Amino acid sequence: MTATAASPEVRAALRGQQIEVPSWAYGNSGTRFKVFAQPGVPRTPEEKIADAAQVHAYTGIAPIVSLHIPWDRVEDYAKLAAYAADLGVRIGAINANVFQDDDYRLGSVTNPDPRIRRKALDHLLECVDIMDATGSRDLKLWFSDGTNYPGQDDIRARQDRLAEALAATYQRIGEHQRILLEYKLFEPAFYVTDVPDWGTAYAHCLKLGERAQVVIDTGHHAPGTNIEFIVAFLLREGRLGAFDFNSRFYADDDLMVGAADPFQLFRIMHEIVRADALRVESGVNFMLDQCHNIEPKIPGQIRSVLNVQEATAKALLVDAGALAAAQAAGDVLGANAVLMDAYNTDVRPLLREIRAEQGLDPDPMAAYARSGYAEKIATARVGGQQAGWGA
Ligand code: LRH
Ligand code: MN
Ligand code: MN
Repeated sequence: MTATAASPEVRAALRGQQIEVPSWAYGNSGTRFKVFAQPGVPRTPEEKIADAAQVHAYTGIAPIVSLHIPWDRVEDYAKLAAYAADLGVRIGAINANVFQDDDYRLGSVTNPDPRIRRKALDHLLECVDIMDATGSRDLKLWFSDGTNYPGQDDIRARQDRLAEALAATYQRIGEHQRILLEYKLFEPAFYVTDVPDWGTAYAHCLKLGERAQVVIDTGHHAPGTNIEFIVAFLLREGRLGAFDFNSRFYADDDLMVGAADPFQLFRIMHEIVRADALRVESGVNFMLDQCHNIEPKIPGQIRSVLNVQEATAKALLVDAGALAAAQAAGDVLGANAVLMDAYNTDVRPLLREIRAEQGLDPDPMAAYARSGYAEKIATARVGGQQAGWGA
């Protein structure tokens, strides 16, 4: 297969792809052992958005930035949205944060203390106010809630409290807004996690209504989990709201997407393409959720966007007719070969061609490196902010 001979449909699909980048990828980050300071990191939400705009400027497919509240707290969110628009990007998902307060030691919305539950819910509602101001569609909810020891709290009562907070939040969102509910196998809770898997998230979303959807953070599963099955299942049910893309080797590593297992990323994008869910109108939001602890951040984000784009191009090159015929004939090896042919195609020449057609530099990494932006921010910004966690 030669990728450069790709059909106009494939080219149009690649041109229309949109990836959302996280504001927190641009701040200093690390592990609980050490946060490494890098030169030129943003000091304000505005500077994070400016860095995100660079990623879009060189890739042409990353026009949206997620915010995390309170990490990106500002006085005037409408003004922040206007600032983003001036730089050619827009504000996407608002990520709530109910995991960094002493009050949440025993949980946020599942806490046994009603006062603390109320405080957590008030934060979720405040995030909806922010969405109204920024024009955001998605409220992304991840709860660190859970217990560390058997007997510590009642598992079912915690589910009841979770359902109550979700229902109150769902009531508050507007007709064009959505709740994206994110699950994670474990951490920081080690015994019970209140939303540990897609099944739990899905069950809560079903109860809430159509505007509640599941987020798949690719780093949030047990090793060996077949994530593309989860993608296919949720797409079929119309409940796949979004991805938090990243790579993992061990736990929730938050490394660059496509770095650990590019084949898995291809298999995921194959399910997306098969379900015609790449289009923006499908409602699936392709977000990154990553930290660049030791590598430079803006190039780390550009590389990640390109990794998703390459996996997408390969998925678009799968010969759907040949695959369906092989599957119908029970041709196990033939069907597998159709998929592998696409995966083994070098799509980089095609993507370079498409970028050139759009007036972009064919090599975004090199173009950014040449631009002088890294040197400029290293001189201009002193005392950059920590991304928000991992002190
Ligand atoms: C939790 C998580 C969630 C948070 C983000 C910073 O591990 O994936 O999406 O909001 O990390
Ligand atoms: Mn996440
Ligand atoms: Mn995570």
